[in-house]
Amino acid sequence: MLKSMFDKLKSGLKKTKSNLIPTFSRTVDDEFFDELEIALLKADVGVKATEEIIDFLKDEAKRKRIKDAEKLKEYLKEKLARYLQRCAGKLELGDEKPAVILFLGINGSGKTTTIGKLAAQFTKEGKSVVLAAADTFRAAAIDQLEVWAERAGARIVKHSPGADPAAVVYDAVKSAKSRGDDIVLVDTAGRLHTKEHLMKELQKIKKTIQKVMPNQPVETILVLDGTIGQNSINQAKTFKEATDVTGIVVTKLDGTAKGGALIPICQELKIPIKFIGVGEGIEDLQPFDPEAFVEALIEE
Ligand SMILES: Nc1nc2c(ncn2[C@@H]2O[C@H](COP(=O)(O)OP(=O)(O)OP(=O)(O)O)[C@@H](O)[C@H]2O)c(=O)[nH]1
Ligand SMILES: [Mg+2]
Repeated sequence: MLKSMFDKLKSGLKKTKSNLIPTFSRTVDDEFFDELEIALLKADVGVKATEEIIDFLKDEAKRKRIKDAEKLKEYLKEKLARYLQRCAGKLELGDEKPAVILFLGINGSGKTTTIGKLAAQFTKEGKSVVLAAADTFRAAAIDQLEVWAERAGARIVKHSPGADPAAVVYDAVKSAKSRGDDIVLVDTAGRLHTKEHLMKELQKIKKTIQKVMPNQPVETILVLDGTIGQNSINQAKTFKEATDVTGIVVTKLDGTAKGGALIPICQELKIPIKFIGVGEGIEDLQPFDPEAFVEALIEE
């Protein structure tokens, strides 16, 4: 990872680190483990993983007669990295043009912002990007996506507010295919009504994509708000039951002390985390890199 990216990650994880780091400047005793346990729970690592981590560190400290808590940091890193390595994944964009990425998630989780950031990264790589304004529920949503399209140098396909989201997606994918564009990013509305309704709407959108691109996988990204930590797991389950979710983005990690929630999120949902958001700017969306994440979390 580039140094500038790593620095962003480090400053993005500042709040999560703030409880964790101070516990290490002392000797290893029962009180240390109690404090570390509380810090891990505050970081939203979850009860199960926290217990396992504490047991592991107690064992290591005993076996290797470690007295200085600072020396246990390496073991904590190793354990956290082992959890997170199982959680990382890369975008799967298929072999044809355009690749289609559908973004799901409740109100305000960060879908539109994530799309804007990703669009900018793709155009920077020289790819031609189309944004599909399939959040037709709010007029402002289309305007917001338009601002991002301009900033990122992407083309936008939009209909009037209230239009059928599937019709917008159809136009976007069809036009992208005929023009030879590389990627279509689909913004959807964040309303969470009943699971049945969600299921129907998403099925319709996916069918529409498959009508134009029958052999293309649809990368389906669920965007979760990092500031609510583990509480995002339940809403994620609703989406997971409604459609085949192929990846997760956790946003707003810069605004929370609950960055450890990546572990229970991944353990419970068993869906790869593909990106994390560590700020509001275009550059603040990073591919999820477990080693860098742990390093940024534990190092001062
Ligand atoms: N600090 C921080 N803010 C973020 C991040 N990602 C998104 N945001 C902010 O979160 C707010 C909501 O983001 P949107 O992208 O509009 O969320 P959305 O999911 O599209 O919301 P709806 O369209 O209402 O469903 C905005 O103010 C974003 O700037 C992040 O990684 N860090
Ligand atoms: Mg939006």
